[in-house]
Amino acid sequence: MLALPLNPAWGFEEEGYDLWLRYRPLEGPPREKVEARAKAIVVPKNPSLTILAAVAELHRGLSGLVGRAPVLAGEVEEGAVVLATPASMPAIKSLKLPLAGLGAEGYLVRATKLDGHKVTLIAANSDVGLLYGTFAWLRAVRTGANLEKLDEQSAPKVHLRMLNHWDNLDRTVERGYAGESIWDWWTLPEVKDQRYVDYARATASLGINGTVLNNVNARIEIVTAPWIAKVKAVAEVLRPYGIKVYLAVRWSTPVELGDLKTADPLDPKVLAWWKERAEAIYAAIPDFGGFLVKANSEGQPGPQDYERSHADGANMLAKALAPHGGLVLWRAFVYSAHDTEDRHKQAYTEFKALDGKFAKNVIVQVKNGAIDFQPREPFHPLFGAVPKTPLFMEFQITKEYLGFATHLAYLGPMYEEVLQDDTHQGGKGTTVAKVIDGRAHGYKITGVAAVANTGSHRTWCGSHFDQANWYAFGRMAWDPEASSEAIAREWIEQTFSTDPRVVKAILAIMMESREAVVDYMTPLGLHHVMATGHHYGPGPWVSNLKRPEWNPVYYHQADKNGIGFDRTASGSNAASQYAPALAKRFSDPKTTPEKYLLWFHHLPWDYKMPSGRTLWEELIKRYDRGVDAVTGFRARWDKLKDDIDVRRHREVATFLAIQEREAQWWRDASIAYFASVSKRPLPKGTIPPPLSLDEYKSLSFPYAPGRGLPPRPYY
Ligand code: BDP
Repeated sequence: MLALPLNPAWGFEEEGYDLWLRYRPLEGPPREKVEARAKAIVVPKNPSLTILAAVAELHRGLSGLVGRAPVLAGEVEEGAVVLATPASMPAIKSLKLPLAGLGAEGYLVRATKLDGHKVTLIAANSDVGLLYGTFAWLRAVRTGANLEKLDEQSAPKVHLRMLNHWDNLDRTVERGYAGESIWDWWTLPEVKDQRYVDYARATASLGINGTVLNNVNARIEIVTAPWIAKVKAVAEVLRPYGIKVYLAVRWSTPVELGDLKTADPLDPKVLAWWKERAEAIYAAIPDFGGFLVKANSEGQPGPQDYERSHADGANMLAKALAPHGGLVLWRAFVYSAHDTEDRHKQAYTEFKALDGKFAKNVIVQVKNGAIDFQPREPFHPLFGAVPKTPLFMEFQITKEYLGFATHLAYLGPMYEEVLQDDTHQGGKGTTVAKVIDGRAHGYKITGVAAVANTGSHRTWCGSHFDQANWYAFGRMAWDPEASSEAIAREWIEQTFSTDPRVVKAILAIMMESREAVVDYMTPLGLHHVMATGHHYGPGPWVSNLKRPEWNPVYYHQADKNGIGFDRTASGSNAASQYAPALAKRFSDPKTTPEKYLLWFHHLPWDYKMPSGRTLWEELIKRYDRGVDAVTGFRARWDKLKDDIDVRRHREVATFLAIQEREAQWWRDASIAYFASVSKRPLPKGTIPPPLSLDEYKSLSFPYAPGRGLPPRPYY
């Protein structure tokens, strides 16, 4: 006989598709309170598609939560949810709501009285504000807010909050670990998959308002007529949700399509060609957002092929888009194939010199750190250093360097660490967040972008916990000063459980998780020591690749005397690219935060750490600490067995087992390698790696996921 489920939530298998928009039945008093507050919905007359999206979400949400979809009422009535703008319902003006400060996208959600009836008023200046307010109300319901006293208002602190999909036209995803791309280009434009709507719902629920559909390593076809038709179809699904589409374009497109002999940005024919393309795109997609460009980076073509600058290139495209209100998002992730300068320094050198030279509709998009989405990096020195150039932040949600989808690493604290760091540019307190949201330099256009982690896996992200990273990014894009802990809490409450004991246990794991990855992969400021190509697993020994900066040995510089990259004046002097106060701090190992020690310094193995241990001992301690943390996560997760539906619990547990095994591998292989170069014995009590260094080196993973379209000329 089959055992009966003991937990009511076990009645059905949860696969994770619903993300944080998981409207499971409420019971008891919480349910009654919601029912009393959601008897009917009142919406503006002649509702737009955006309003209909809000209504659909309320229907879906309440059908799930209380088992009954509210009726659409013509008039305000007791217990209604009222969606109103001052234009749609002039009566709300008498409430003197603080709508003026909420801009075009902000919202207010308030329990109040209208015409003598108790209602929940969702008010905004625009329909998209009402949609955001609707999601906020549903969030409040599911996180147990007091609905009788609800009074929440919020407006985004940055204008553009964007996802960048590194999705290829053949549906592979570069650095994607969640299956094929969600965009099924092959069946577009005819088939508008339901997943596009669900993507739009999830994305809009976070306030994300832009999405780049294709890989920054772009293909030329994307701007041709058949593909524009496909993009148009996606744009039509996303538009009601307030999401604009953007495309990544390849610099040499006019030449490669055979239309022109040159892509020189100063050649008028090149501008004319892009103008014509822009017109074709805008004819199909009137609210098209613009182009994202990776140029002269990792083998991609760009204006420098014609001895023109990044500004020449960006400004030419900007001219083509300007008549339509389009933007050029020009990436600062550049390092040259010929320059032997520390890769850390190259983007700064290039773009600092161009400050003030970009057209008004150009934004430079800068990765959070100067190397490449490592588990930990100090913030990119460009932040705060180019007051005349609007900068967008580029984070990575997909975990290219953090164990792919199988490692649990909540990235909220990583985003927060960068955003809250003080650039010291123009005085103390100029945090990266203030640069990004425009307060520091008065940028006219502000934005935050991130490389998405979505795919067609049923969890969307390849794992249940990676959903939290999408969520955290969106919430922090809306408010770069938000607390990653508060965000994790509300995510857990919507995704797993509102039981305070369960929330506390999961929250603790999440908040410790990224630090654990740093410990077992890249402790004390080490970076880019992953195996090359796929970046899966350790590869600190790799030294045979064509370009020096593709090799991990370039980054850790370990030999028998010591370890670390000297970025002080005696080395590459990258530290000097930071504001003087920071440059000074980073120039002395004693004042450099321990987490960045080997990022900035090459130190002897016997260097005395604040703990009293030598650097060699400390390094090993950190590797061990990382593995122990994951062992702990497993045990703690196991204890939640009765609190979480069977399938999701089991899937997370399985991934944690993989993570533990791989953390151990990272620790063992790294120790084996560093012991071989340092020629040091393992400190007393250290468990020796079970395999020889050669055995670790011999592991190869030709089929590791996420490498996208072949061939890949870079690492
Ligand atoms: C690196 C990735 C590579 C990307 C590149 C980029 O390994 O796949 O194309 O960044 O951001 O992190 O352009």
